[in-house]
Amino acid sequence: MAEQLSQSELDYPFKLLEYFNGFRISKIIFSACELGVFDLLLTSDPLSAAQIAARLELSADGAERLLDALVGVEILEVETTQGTALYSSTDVSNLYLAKDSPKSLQAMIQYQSQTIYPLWHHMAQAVREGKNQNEKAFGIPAEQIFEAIYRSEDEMLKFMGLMNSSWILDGHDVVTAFDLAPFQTVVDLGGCTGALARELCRQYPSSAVTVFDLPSVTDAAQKHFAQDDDNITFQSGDFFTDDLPPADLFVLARVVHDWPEEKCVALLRRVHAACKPGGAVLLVEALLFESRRGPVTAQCFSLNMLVQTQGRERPPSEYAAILDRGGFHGAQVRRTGKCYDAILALR
Ligand code: SAM
Ligand code: ASE
Repeated sequence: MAEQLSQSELDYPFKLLEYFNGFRISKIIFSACELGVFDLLLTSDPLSAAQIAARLELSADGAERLLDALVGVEILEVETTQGTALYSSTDVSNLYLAKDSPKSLQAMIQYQSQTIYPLWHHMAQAVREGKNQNEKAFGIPAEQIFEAIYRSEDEMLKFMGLMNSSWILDGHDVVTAFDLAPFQTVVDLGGCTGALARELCRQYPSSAVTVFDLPSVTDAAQKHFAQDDDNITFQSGDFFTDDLPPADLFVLARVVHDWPEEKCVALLRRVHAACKPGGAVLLVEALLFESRRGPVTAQCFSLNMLVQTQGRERPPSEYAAILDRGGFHGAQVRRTGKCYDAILALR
């Protein structure tokens, strides 16, 4: 079978050509989001390209080509009656691509399109140099990764939107990967908007959850991302230098992957010192396979960490080694099958 597949790929490189098209397909979806196509179709009957163009102030020709491509990738549907093509939304576009859906991935799309897409322009150079391109792209030293990511209020809010939207998809699986009920006090270190903390509160209502992050981030989180039923607390500080609040459980979601190993070990030692007896640390990351054969999503994320941060994605064995150096033991791994997985280690 494998031979047959590679044989047909040799006859004609279908898969390769599809990969070449990857960036175009991304931009088709991102552009349609930006233009409001999915929001319009969420609430309307099927519309012609001319009607959509008129409502969104687009060229009729451009709209028609974009809509057809969205049908081609099965994100929209089309029916032709009496010579007129009428486009309509799908369940997937309504649920994930329309702005006002509770599961909207609009913020993820906006950040990928406006920030990550231009950064990936520098990928070859990042690979040559083995470091992020923040100096070249924004004039900010490569070590100051959050100064670069938060280079303006607008960029900070967009990044926070991206962080927030991951947990719409993976939050439940991540917080239920282990039974965290025994942990009464929880600190989500580098907890950003509080989205994962909120998911923790929902799942473990008797636990008290504190989100610890940089002052500008906790300010923006409370101002822009707060929800009515919030029972999370925010505390601001620098996790590398300021005192950490004591807790039974420290959650570090997508924090370790931002930093080189030595910084991770130093951070985990500080976490270990603040962690109560009987406590633990939960790492939430996109885990690589030990075999190096995937998952492709995590491998792409690792390259993203190269262009944007000082970190990388890692397989469980590397996290276990870092945890061990940080003073934690007995690391257990749960793969969720989605983007983000969980590792629990004991104090
Ligand atoms: N845990 C969140 C999540 O997974 O959605 C956010 C992950 S984000 C990649 C890393 C977080 O670490 C950001 O919210 C950032 O502001 C925070 N952070 C970076 N450096 C920090 C520091 N020195 N002290 C406290 N928080 C920091
Ligand atoms: C970080 C996570 C991310 C730092 C920078 C980041 C992500 C994008 N930029 O800790 C999220 C996951 N990766 C992608 C490509 O979406």
